[in-house]
Amino acid sequence: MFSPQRKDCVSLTLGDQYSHGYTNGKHRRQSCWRKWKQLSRLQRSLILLLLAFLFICGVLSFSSLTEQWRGLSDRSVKEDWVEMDNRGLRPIPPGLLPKLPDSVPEVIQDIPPEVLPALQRPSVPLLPKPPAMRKPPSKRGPPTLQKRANVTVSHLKDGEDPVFRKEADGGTEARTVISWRGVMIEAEQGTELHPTAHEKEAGTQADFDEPAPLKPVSEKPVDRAEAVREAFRHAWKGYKAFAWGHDELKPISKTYAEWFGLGLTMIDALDTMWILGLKDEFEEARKWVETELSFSKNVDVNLFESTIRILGGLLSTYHLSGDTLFLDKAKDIGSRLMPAFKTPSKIPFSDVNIGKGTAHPPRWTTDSTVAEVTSIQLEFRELSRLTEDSQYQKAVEEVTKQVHKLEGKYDGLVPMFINTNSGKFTRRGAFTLGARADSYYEYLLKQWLQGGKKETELLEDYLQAIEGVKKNLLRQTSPSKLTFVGELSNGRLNPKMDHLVCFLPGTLALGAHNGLPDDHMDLARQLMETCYQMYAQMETGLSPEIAHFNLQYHTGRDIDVKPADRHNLLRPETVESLFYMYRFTKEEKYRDWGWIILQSFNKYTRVPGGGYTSIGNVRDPINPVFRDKMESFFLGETLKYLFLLFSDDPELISLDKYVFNTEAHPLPIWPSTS
Ligand code: DMJ
Repeated sequence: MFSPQRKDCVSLTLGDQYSHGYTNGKHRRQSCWRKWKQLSRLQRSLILLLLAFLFICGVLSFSSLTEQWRGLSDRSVKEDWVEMDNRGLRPIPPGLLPKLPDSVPEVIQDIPPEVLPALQRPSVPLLPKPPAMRKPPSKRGPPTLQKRANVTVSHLKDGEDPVFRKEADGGTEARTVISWRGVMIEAEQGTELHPTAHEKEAGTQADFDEPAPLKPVSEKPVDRAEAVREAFRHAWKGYKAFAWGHDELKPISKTYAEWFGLGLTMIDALDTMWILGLKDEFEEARKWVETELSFSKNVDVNLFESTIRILGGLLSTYHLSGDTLFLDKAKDIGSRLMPAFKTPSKIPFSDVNIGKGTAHPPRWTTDSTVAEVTSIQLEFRELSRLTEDSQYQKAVEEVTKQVHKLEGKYDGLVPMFINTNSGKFTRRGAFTLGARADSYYEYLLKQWLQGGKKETELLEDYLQAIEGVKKNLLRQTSPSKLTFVGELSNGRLNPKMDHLVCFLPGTLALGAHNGLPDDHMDLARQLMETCYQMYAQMETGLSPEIAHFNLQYHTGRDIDVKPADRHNLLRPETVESLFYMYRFTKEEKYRDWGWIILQSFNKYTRVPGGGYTSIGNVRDPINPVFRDKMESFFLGETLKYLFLLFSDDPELISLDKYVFNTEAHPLPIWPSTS
C-alpha cells in the first residue's frame, strides 16, 4: 500500500523528508512553493533544465503535426500540386499506410488478387487534380503502360521522309501524381513511353478528356485484305526497282544484298503473289524464274534455308499454279542439295555448294542445328512423291528416325545441336522452343498431318514434347499473368522467349483442330495473348526479337527488353498464329490484333519509294533505327499470313487440305491412297 503523502508529491518531491499530506488544490500550491524554496540550488537547476527540455520537445512535435495538417487543409490544392511535384518522392512513414479494406469492392472483384493491393492503396483522400493540368493516363490496359511521352510519329507516305511531331501542348509531359497525406507518389518511375498499340486498341483516350466521337454508320469499312495487297505492292515496288533478281532489298540505301545469289525474295514471294491474286507481279516473276534463275552456280547455300525458302516456294507455286516450270526448278535444286546428307552419321551438313556438289559443316564445328536437320522433311518428302524418286524422302526420314531414338532428350524436348560424325546431340543441357529448336516441334505435327495421320511415332514425339513444354518451360508473368515458354539452361529456367516461339500457338491450334487434346487449344489461346502483348506493349507496336518476362511478385513490368534484343526483322510467327487462331475460332479479336500489327509495320517500317525495313529499336518511336534490310520472309510469310487472316474465304488454302511449311509455303496433305 502507498501512503497518501507519496501520492501527493509525485511531481516535485525529491525526498521523503519534504512530503506532506494532500488536502485540496490551494493547499497543494502553497505546499509546493514551500517545498520549491526548500530545495537546494542544484536541485532547482536540475528541475528547470528538465522542464526546458520537455518544453522544446513539445514545440518540435507540434510544428511537425501542423505541417501535415496544412498539407490537407490550409494551402491551395494547386500550390500543393506544383510544389510537391517539384519536390519529388518522400518516403511514407511506416505505420502511416492505410489499412487495406477486408472486403473487395464490387467493381474490382474480377481483378486478380495479387493486383488488388496496388489498386487499394490510395483508398485515402487524394488531392484533386488542378483543372489546368492534364488528366493522368487512364488505368485501362496493362499496368506497365501508364506513362507515355506526348510524341507521335506521323505515317510515312510515299515520297516523304519520316516526320515527327509533338502534340499540341508543346510537348508537356503528363505525369500521374497522387498525393497521400502530403506525400507525393509518382504512379510509375521510368522512361516516358509512347502510347502503345494495346492502349490504342483498347480505345484509351489517355491524352484527351473527351470521348472519341462515334463513327458515322455509313462509313465504308476498311478492306483489310486490300490493305495487305497494297503493302505487298509497295514492298515489291522497292524490290523491283533496286534489287530485282537479287536475294534481298536494302530499301534505305536503295540497293540489294546477296546471301546465296539466287533471287531469294523473288522465289519466296511467288506463291504469295498467287494467293493475293497479283497476276501481273506473278507473271513478271515467273518470267525471271524461266529465263534467269539458274542453280548451276559455284555457291555455298545453307541446306535448311534453301530448302524451306527455295524448294518449298517452288513446290507450293507448282501446286497452286500447275505450272511445271516450278516443279522442274524444284527438282533441280532438290537434287543439288542432296550431297549434304553424305556424312558419317547421315545427319546432314549445314552447307552445300550447289555448283560443285560438295557439302560441309560450318567452319568452327562439325555440329548441325537440330531445327535445321529436322525441318526439311515436308519439302523433301513432297519432292519424292511428285518425282516418284524416293531418295529425297529416304534421306530426310533417316534423320527423323535417328532423332526419334536419340538419347539426351528431356521430357521430349531436344537440345539445340547434333553432331554430323557421331549423330548424337551435343552441348546438351539447354532447351528452348526458340532459335535452333523451334521448327523441330512444328514439323513433327505437320509431317504427321502431311502423311495422313499414319506415322504414329511423329505424333508420339509431338505429344511428349508438348507435355515437356508444359512441365518444364511454362511460366506466368507478374503482374498480368501472361503465359510464356521460357528456356531451360542446366536445370534453371531463364524467363525469356524468342519471337520465333510465337509459331507455337498456331501449331498447337492446328493440332487441337486435328483431334489433339483440348488443353492444347487452351495453351494456344494463352500464348497467343502473350505474343500479341509482345507487340502491344512496345512503343512502336512491334515486337522485339526476344522478350524477357517478369516473375517477381508484384514488382516491375510484365515484359522487359534487353538493349541487344530490341530489333524487329519483320518476322511472321505472331501473325502466322493469328491466322490459325482465327481460322479455328472465328474470333474477330485475332483479326483486329493482326490489323493493329499491320498498321504498326506501315507506320514504322515502310520506306518511302518502296520496301519495308527491319528496325533496330522497337522501344523508340522517334528513332526506331532503320536496319536497311527487307527479309525475304516478309513477302514469303508475314504478308501472306496477314492476307489469309483477313480473307473471308476459308477455302483459300484450306487447313484440311494443306500444311504450310515453316516458310509459309503450302504443301498438299497427301491423299489417303498415296
Ligand atoms: C523463317 O525463315 C522461317 O519461318 C523459319 O522457320 C524461322 N525463321 C524465319 C522467320 O522468322
